[in-house]
Amino acid sequence: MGKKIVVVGMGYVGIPVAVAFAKKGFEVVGINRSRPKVDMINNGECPIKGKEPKLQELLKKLVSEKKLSATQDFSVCKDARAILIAVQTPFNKEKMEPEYSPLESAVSDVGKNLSKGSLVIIESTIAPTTMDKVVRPILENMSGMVAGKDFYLANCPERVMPGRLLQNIREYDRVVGGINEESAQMAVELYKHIVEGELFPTDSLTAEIVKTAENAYRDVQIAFANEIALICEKLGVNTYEVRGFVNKCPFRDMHIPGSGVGGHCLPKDSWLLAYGVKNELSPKIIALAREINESMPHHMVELTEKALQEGGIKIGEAIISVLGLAYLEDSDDTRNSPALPIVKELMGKATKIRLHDPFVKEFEGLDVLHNIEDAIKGSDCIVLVTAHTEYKNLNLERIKELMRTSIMVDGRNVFERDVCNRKGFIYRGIGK
Ligand code: SAJ
Repeated sequence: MGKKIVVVGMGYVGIPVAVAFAKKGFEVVGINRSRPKVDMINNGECPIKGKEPKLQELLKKLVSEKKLSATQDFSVCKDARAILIAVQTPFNKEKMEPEYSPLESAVSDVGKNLSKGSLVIIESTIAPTTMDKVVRPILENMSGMVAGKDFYLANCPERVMPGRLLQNIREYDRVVGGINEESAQMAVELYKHIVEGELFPTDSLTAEIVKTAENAYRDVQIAFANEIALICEKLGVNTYEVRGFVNKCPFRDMHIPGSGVGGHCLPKDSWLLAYGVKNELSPKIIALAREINESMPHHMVELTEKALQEGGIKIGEAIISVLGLAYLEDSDDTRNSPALPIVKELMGKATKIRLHDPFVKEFEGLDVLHNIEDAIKGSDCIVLVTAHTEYKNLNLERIKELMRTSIMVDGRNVFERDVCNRKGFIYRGIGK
């Protein structure tokens, strides 16, 4: 097979993997539904705007060298050596099922344009059994060929992280699932060109479980930390101190309690894992962990109401400044951010809510302030949701001068309770 590689889905996963292969001399074509994104890439502009070292300059260089291009046309899949699919796979909590339409339509369009001997790889995170029950049948029906024989089929779950997209692809070990051994081997040979980490071949179902389990594992860990935080609040002990001492014990790794668990991975991957065994088994721990993590934003509002009460402020008359809308510190990514349920619940209760975030441009159609003093001036209460570096450097004296009432609700252990109390703040914090 030639050197042509097609990547379907020009997002957080597709763009860096397309750049990684193009950098190694492959002729890479990215497919995306939206024309504007295709045009941006062909103009050498990277659609991902967060801090991603080297990604923008590399993309521009590879496009100018004609090693990387983008299109909406699936016919480029013909005679491709490999076709990687990296489209989104959100989970619909109402229906309790994955939203697979982007995946199904991408797989179907690839199937219609599939050549004999090509290798199809799914990088998206999918529920266990999806390769066998969804991907393989569509590819075989649309191509009229047999998977594992006429073409090869594998799944290599992505392990990208905003801020380190290219680095993770290069450095992280990867699990490579194949619908048969030959498919897994073909995929390992391909990834060897861009992955310096170890490549572990296995079957597709195992790879599907590994990906969703590794994130469910983290979600359960965080839920445990949040439960310890709630216990410490009741007993009046600082959970971050408890965590420090617990982790002095070998084989302990208590995670960090906080205002909630956001992002494009953890909130959905546990549900994808559970979906893989629906009708057979209802996993308890991962479902309960989700429930605990999803309850933390409401707990932030409870802490806020208690703090305002202590300050003699009726929440219906309060002016509240919400600091931090992104789901992760120093990121502009607001996907599933805990800030959303917090802002929604507060909007129903307080007179005025001001939103601030140094990176987020727009948030649910609401005004976002980018000058911290504008956000704090005249307000009664700060609700700190995200630990952006800018907040860690705030001057408490200055804040006190600006506020009408000095109340601090700290969702990310940015401030110390006794320091805030000494400076005249009423202080509440997750886990304190
Ligand atoms: N969070 C906590 N406490 C913690 C860790 C995280 O409350 O101890 C919160 C964060 O504030 C955030 C959410 O959880 O709102 C998710 O944080 P994250 O650090 O897991 O960041 P993500 O969502 O970007 O997770 C990615 C995942 N990578 C992939 O799925 C490929 C995850 O598997 C990685 O473990 C994680 O990055 C990482 O290690 O940073």
